Amino acid sequence: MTESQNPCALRESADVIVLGAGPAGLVLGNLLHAAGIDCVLLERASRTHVQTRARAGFLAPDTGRILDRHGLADGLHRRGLRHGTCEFRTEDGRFRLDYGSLGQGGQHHVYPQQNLVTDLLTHYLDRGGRIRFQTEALAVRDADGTRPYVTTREPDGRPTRWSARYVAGCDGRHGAARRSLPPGAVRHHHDHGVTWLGLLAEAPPSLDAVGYAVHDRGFAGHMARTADVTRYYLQWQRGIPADAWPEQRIWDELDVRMRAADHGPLHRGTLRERGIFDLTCDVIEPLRHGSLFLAGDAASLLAPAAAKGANLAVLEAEILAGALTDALTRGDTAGLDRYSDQCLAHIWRAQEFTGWMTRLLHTAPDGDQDAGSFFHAALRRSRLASLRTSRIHQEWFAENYVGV
Ligand code: FAS
Repeated sequence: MTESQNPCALRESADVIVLGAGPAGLVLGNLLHAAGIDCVLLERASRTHVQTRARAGFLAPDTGRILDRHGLADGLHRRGLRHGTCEFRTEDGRFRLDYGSLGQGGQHHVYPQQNLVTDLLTHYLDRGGRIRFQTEALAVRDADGTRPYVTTREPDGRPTRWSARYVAGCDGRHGAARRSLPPGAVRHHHDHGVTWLGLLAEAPPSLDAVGYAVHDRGFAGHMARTADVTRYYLQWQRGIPADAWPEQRIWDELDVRMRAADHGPLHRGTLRERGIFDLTCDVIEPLRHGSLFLAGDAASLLAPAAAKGANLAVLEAEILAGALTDALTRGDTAGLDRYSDQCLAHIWRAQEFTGWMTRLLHTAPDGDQDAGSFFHAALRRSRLASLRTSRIHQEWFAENYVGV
């Protein structure tokens, strides 16, 4: 007996079912709820897990404007830090790019994703929004019809069936929405061939800028998260486990690649988190399958090299919320019809810049000896030199670095 035939499955419904309570699902849920749309969020993890999972930290000006537009930016303004400078450290010395004062760009907000998610969740629940934690979506069915449903497993293991007019898949790259796509859906995948060891250090930032170190031993990155916590990245050999090196060796390697001998020591502290991130990316096309819409990482995954993922998730959620509200309150489906093309344009632009940043910052991808050749190293050096000296190149960088 399939789960859809399971007579004892509980039956629930809403006008819109939102899968996932990350930045995409929570922005969408808040906007739909504020518009009076009957929606429910189904989230596999517990509330505590959702509110403490550390990921993004750099929120673009557009994201700030979207959150402001919908009254969701209090925490960001009260506790976020403004950020507008990158520091590149290379064999030719270091240079700083004050991208916040270039082009139309503007400055980032440094605001840990878990704080943003907590703000969005609190705002949603305080206004009576519906959410089910520890409720795993298993599959989306009948998305090609006007009454799709989602089969789920409740915290106690009981099967439930949620039916709706629309389903929004905001459950990330491994979620039920992606698993339920029809054969016609295309997944464009690309592996940049680079892996990062991501670190969260209980130490104050060592630079008042985003630090990008380009070194023959591999890339190293420095990103503030709060006054006491800093995120570091090390280009890492794929397949080596995150705990292969003791803390001392990691800090020594960060010092070498960040050229601490020339530019001053890094503030050391306990490495509270380590994670392995393969810099791969993908895009699902189209983003609409009948009554099922994808947003956030469920729609496209970006390598974190240009800090775009969470920002795109918020933008897509706002676009989808407007389109769903028009369809459900006025029967106007024009926004839903153009949703996929509209968001794919933003996604491919973000993928393009992320690819450019990945090529700028990294030595040879694993196993690609040719890419490690003098030729590629010379190209990278020339790109950096152009970024250091060309005002037009700096303006282009600023616009794409903060734009989504
Ligand atoms: P999320 O993955 O955040 O949320 C999806 C939710 O769906 C999760 O809560 C999950 O539990 C739930 N879920 C999954 N399957 C489910 C199922 N079957 N049923 C119910 N629920 C389910 N982006 C930036 O813009 N700036 C950065 O600085 C940045 N840094 C990053 C650093 C790291 C280490 C990583 C991993 C990513 C980073 N990103 C960054 C990208 C990241 O922030 C994502 O793009 C962002 O979390 C995407 O948000 P959502 O699409 O909402 O997906």
